[in-house]
Amino acid sequence: MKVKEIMKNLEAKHPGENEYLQAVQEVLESIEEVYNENPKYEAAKIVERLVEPDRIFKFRVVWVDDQGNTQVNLGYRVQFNAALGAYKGGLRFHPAVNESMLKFLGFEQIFKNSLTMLPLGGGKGGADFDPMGKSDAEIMRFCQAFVYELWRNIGPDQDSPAGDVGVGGREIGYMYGMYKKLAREHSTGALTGKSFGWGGSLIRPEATGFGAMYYVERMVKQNGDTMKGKKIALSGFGNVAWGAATKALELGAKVVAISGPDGVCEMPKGITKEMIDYMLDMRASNRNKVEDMATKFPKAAKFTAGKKAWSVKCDIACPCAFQNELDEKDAKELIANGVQYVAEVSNMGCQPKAIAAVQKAKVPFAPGKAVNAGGVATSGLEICQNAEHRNWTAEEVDEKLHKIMNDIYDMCVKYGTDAKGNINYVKGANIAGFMRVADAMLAQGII
Ligand code: 2IT
Repeated sequence: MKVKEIMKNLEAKHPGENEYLQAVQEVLESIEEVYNENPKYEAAKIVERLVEPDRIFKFRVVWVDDQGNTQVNLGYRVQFNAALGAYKGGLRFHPAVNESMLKFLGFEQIFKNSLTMLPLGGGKGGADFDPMGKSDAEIMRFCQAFVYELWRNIGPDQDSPAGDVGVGGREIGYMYGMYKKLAREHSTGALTGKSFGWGGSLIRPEATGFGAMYYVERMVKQNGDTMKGKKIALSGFGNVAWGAATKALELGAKVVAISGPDGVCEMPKGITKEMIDYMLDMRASNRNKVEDMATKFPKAAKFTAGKKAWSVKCDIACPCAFQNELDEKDAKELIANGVQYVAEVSNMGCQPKAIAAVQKAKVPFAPGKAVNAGGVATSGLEICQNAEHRNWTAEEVDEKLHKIMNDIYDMCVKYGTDAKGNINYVKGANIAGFMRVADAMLAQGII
């Protein structure tokens, strides 16, 4: 395999799908060596097969808003790769959603799900629907219309969506309700991120953030250090940042920044439990303004409009919001301010030039597909509980999540350490994730 050639062909076939091409390029560069050492991969055209989704559903979603106007959106489900199990991955509702974004997310999901060592294939979906400012009734009607179109193509042994940006417990509830009505069966594993009480798993809401902090804790330990007193900058204030802040506080670290599309909230003394709880209200309000934290806690939080979390001096930087949210300039600012670790919690949160700058400065950098895998891993645990018709305790789930994150960390180190003992977490995650999928594809024949 020659990465340049494959990329040239892909660019010709999928012009302008920049996020997707970026995600593929990063993986191919990491695995090139391993791939070329195994002629069986080349013979079975593993890479050529892996970069194209099994199929993409694209459909019109029609619904009626509160004023009685008909609204039309585009919905998608990308079923990318099923070598390891039924398709699994979130749904994103955001006005910028398009095929490129969902293909990048679906592609990443294949390797992330592989790293969890659970039987999960890779998929992703969503719609260009903007939840901002929508009423609860509008959200419900949209979710119902979305599932009306997709329900035949999901199910616990077929494809199991979950939440992502713009899709949380409320939306999953509305989608599951409609799914159940249409399918005429309680296939609870058809969607994950359900509420506890009707099939949801304890710790699933916290899992992405908790898992990320378990991973970061290992990175810090690798350097003979601890999380105590470490200053952490998080971007966003959604579900992922909330879970990360909760665990960071528990581990004795100090979250000194959160951010939103409107700017950054700096908290020199660190975020408190009360403030973390308030993040949930901020999200539920659908205002999407981080300034609300400073309005509510004027002594503890200072809001600066138009600035990112990366302008705040910190030891650990964790993008938790959206792809490509941390650019080269941000990376340079973080490095100048003495950042010690950068861990992506959002999917592909850092631009390639930002990653290169961080790695060049010898600051350990970990990729989203490893750091945020705790979310989908716990979705996998939710499916297990659904199949058993049982609920595990929070302790049981958390213990399993912690073990999965430790194992992912160990795999990244195993496959990412060079002869000099330097660890490249990106390479480690991509190689470990790829090998499991590639070997499964080889064993299952040319399909
Ligand atoms: O990006 C992700 O891994 C998710 N949005 C969670 C997917 C899932 O199926 O739990």
